[in-house]
This record gives sequence, C-alpha cells and structure tokens, in this order.
Amino acid sequence: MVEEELQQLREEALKEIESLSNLEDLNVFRLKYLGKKGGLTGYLKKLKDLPLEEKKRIGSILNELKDQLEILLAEKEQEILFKQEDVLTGLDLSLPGRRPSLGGLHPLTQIIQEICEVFGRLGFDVVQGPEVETEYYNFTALNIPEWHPARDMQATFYLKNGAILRTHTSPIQIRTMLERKPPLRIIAPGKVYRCDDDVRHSPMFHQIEGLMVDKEVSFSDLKGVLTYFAKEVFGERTKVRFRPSYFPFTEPSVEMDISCVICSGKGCRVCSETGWLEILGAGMVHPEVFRSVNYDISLWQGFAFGLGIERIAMIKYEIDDIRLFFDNHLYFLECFK
Ligand code: FA5
Repeated sequence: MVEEELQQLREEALKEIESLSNLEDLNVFRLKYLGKKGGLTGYLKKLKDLPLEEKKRIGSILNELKDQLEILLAEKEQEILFKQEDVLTGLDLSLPGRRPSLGGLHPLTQIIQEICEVFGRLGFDVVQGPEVETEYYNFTALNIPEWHPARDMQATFYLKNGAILRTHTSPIQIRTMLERKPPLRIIAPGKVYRCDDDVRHSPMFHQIEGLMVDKEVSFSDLKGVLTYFAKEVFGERTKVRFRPSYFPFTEPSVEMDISCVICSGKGCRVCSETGWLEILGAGMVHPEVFRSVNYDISLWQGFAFGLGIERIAMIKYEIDDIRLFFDNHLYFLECFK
C-alpha cells in the first residue's frame, strides 16, 4: 500500500522535475518534496510507527527516492544556471570549442629546409654569411675586379661607407674558404638583393650556394650531385641537361635545366614551349678564386653552384607571380601548411 503510494509519488516527482525551467519553481519543488513539511519528509516521520520489518523496507525505498530526487535537482539546477549564463553573455556553451588556428612554415622556408636536407645526406654542412657585404667579398675575391663588366650583371644596392647588400650568396664561398681548410662541402642559404622588380624578379630574394672542394673533384661530381638534387626535389623521373654559360668565378660554367614539371618535357606555356626550365648556375671553381683564399691550386679542385629559391618554389608549386611569396596573404600561405 505504502509502496504503491511511493511509486506514484516518484512518478509525479520525476515528471514535474523534467518540466522545471527556473530557479523559483525549482525551490518550490524542493520544498514540496524534500522540505520539512514536504511529501517525502511526511513519510519519513511516519516510519517510526511501523513494525520493524516494514520500517526497514519502506525506509530504504524512501532513502533511495530522496537520493534520486536530490541528484536530479542538482542536475536541473546546473542546466538552468547554464542557460541563464548563455542568455546573459550571449554564449552558447553547447557549441564545440573553437580551435586556435595554427601557423605553418613559409613555403620558401619549407623549400630551403628540404634542399638543406637533400644536400645534408651528401655530407654538405649548412653555413651562413652577412647580408651587408663589402665589394671585396661580393665581387673582387670572386674574380670580378672593379673594371669588369660582369659587375653590371647584378644590379647592386649600394649603402653608405662603401658597403653593399650582397647580390648573391657566392661571397659565402670566400668567407668559408678563408675560415676553413679543405676538403669541404657546404651549402649556404640566405637573402640576397638586386635592383630588380617584376613578376619573376624581386628586389629581395633567396639563393642557396653550394661548394665542394677536395683533391679529386671533377665535372662528373658536379653533374652527379646536382642530378641527385634535382631528382630528390622534383621527382625521380626528372631529366636534367647542362648548357654552357658564363660566371667569372667558375670555369667552365654551366646552367642546369630540368625537364618541365608541368608538361614533362613536351612543351607548354610555362617552359615557353621548350620542355626545359632553368634552375641553377654552376661550374668548376675558377683558379683565381682559389688564389684569393690561398688554396693551393695544384692540390685542390672544386665545384660551386647557386640557385634561386623563389624560382624553384614557383616551378614546384606552379606559381606565376613571385610577389605572392612576400605579400603574406593568409589564404596563400595556408595552402602550404
Ligand atoms: C648567381 O647569382 C651566381 N652567384 C650563381 C652561381 C653560384 C653560379 C656559384 C656558379 C657558381 P645568377 O645571377 O644567374 O647567378 O642568379 C642565380 C639565380 O637567382 C637565377 O637563376 C634566378 O633563379 C635567381 N634570381 C636572380 N635574380 C633574381 C631576382 N631578382 N628575383 C628572384 N630570383 C632571382
């Protein structure tokens, strides 16, 4: 009999609790069922008049019901409080959290790291040099004396007191050879500056210089190392070709082309229908350069190369305007994360 009443009380209470929507109603409910004069308390008071067995049985039902109502009330109270907070602050706490947006490496930094890793596997150390240079390291020591027309090949930014902004990373060859004894293998990434500005040329851009000096270094070593590099960076099927060229600091000098990554050598707009893309300048170190760093030319031979990072990145990612690398538009940079 009492059990049936309690079961009915439970059902009513659960239904009521479900429909509560504010703190006032919640308090009314609490008083109604759990307060001093509440429904459950009334039964608890009556317990003492019951025989022992029944007291135990009904007592345990009452305690269990009281615990259940208290838990449900606490949950309901939290729910109502959260909703109130949402209305006050305009927050919807049920929405999933916003993830902080993570940055990524700049595409040029990624290419520099990738190239450094490729040459690292061949035993090349990474070195650096200053961006503000003297004419001596940038030109003279590289076999480009003051009167030499080759100085005009690279439109130079002159600073006060005779300093310049380096026009290429080749002065790092000189600085390294003055610091270290041969044999050596280095690559040197860095910013360089030229008075140039169009869709393929930027006044500030990046180069990577490479230099290997040893007792028996031949033109085949140059070809082998640079072919390995091209296949690692542009893919195993990439073909390379070497064309004669001129740099004052190498003799003989070459330019290396790779088969066009867009049309695989068939000819397209990007490679001007030739099937080839030029990616770097290179050559055997000129004896005059070895003389300027006091390396014995009867003992030592070497090859050097220099490549433009933006050019490599433009080919690799099919980008036709160099300025995109420096505008720092997020939608552009996010493509390389
Ligand atoms: C040189 O700078 C030589 N120092 C390379 C070298 C090193 C040859 C060692 C032999 C031995 P060049 O002026 O061609 O060479 O420039 C190299 C590359 O830099 C070019 O192939 C091109 O990719 C890139 N480059 C040149 N000017 C610009 C510019 N204004 N903006 C972006 N890239 C440029």
